[in-house]
Amino acid sequence: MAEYELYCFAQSGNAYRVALMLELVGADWSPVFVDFFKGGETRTPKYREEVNEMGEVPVLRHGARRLTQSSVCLTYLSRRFGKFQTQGEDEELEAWRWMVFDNQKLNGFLGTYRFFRNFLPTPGDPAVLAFLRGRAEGALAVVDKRLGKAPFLIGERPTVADVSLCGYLYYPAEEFGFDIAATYPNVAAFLERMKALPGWKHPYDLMPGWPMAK
Ligand SMILES: N[C@@H](CCC(=O)N[C@@H](CS)C(=O)NCC(=O)O)C(=O)O
Repeated sequence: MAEYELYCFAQSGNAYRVALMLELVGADWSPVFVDFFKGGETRTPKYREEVNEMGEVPVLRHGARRLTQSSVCLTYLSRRFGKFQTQGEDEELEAWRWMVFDNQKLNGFLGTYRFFRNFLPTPGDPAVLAFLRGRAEGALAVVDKRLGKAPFLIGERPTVADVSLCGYLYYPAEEFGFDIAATYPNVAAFLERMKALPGWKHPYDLMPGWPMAK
């Protein structure tokens, strides 16, 4: 049994952050596939009782610990492995500021938009899609401006906040209907810098469930 287990599925950018971190720090880990789409597994009483009361992935298991919320999992791993850590209180608070913004405003809206656009049994309402895309693009513009000032969110080196930001940003442009890299040049350069880190992998090469079974 691997030292770490990650409950995840390939289409989840929230889980990707943690899977990517596990690879970047060189952890001994294995994925546990969660049948989110066909089986509705996260909505079952069993999942909520035994895996995560919040009914979400990712869930990171390490020994007796079961951690949820990707930013908490990232913080835990960065401490355990001494990598991607912030230095000092100011940096720590700054990283949390960006992770919360990202979870709520950037990848929060972008992931929901992508879900409505690609994975609903019937196409999402165009007005809802337009709202979600608008919110995600507003947040992308904020982050693009920030990344025009320094290579990474907190400065010269990557931290947990940067791994968090990767969430949905490597998924194919056709899933969004617009090209993030082409529209936000500083985000694009950031994604190339993250991609160059040893251990980087694409979400569809890292987590089970892609391509989706018919
Ligand atoms: N803030 C959470 C978000 C987790 C999340 O929304 N995960 C999705 C999959 S990408 C999920 O499990 N959703 C199930 C639901 O909301 O019912 C995190 O960063 O871990």
